[in-house]
Amino acid sequence: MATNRTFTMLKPDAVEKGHIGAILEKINASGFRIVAMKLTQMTKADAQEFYAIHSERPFFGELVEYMTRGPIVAAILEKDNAVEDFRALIGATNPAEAAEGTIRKLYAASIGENAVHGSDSDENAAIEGAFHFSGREMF
Ligand code: IDP
Ligand code: MG
Repeated sequence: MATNRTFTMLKPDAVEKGHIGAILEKINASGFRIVAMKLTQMTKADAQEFYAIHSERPFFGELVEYMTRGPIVAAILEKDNAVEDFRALIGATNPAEAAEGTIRKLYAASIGENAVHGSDSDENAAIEGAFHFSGREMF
């Protein structure tokens, strides 16, 4: 995957609250092109694998429960400097620390239920995108 791509999930809380449209609007308005997108639901095994780097953290069980409790919107996004620019658009992990106007400031409830995922490196963007999408689903 090209390094001008990132991977995102609109997490179960954002979908439950009806924020899919508003968040996608912000993503488009910020200059990202949607390369791949679907509504899907992760199994426990999926979430444990996706978040394996956090498996020793005290919140891991809570994170897996949260991420599997309902559907998510998974998407691959393209833009120059996609990973860094998307992390700026979503804001800090803890919405209390997120900048004004960021997606987490607007839509996240807490550090755990924080509305949206964004890859933290080009390498992880490629791994995470390939976790959710086959080549035929990328445009
Ligand atoms: P990030 O999503 O901003 O990259 P990470 O530190 O990679 O943040 O954590 C992954 C996800 O785990 C967070 O988005 C959040 O849903 C959850 N999480 C992180 N820290 C905590 C915590 O202290 N309590 C509960 N959940 C957390
Ligand atoms: Mg992270």
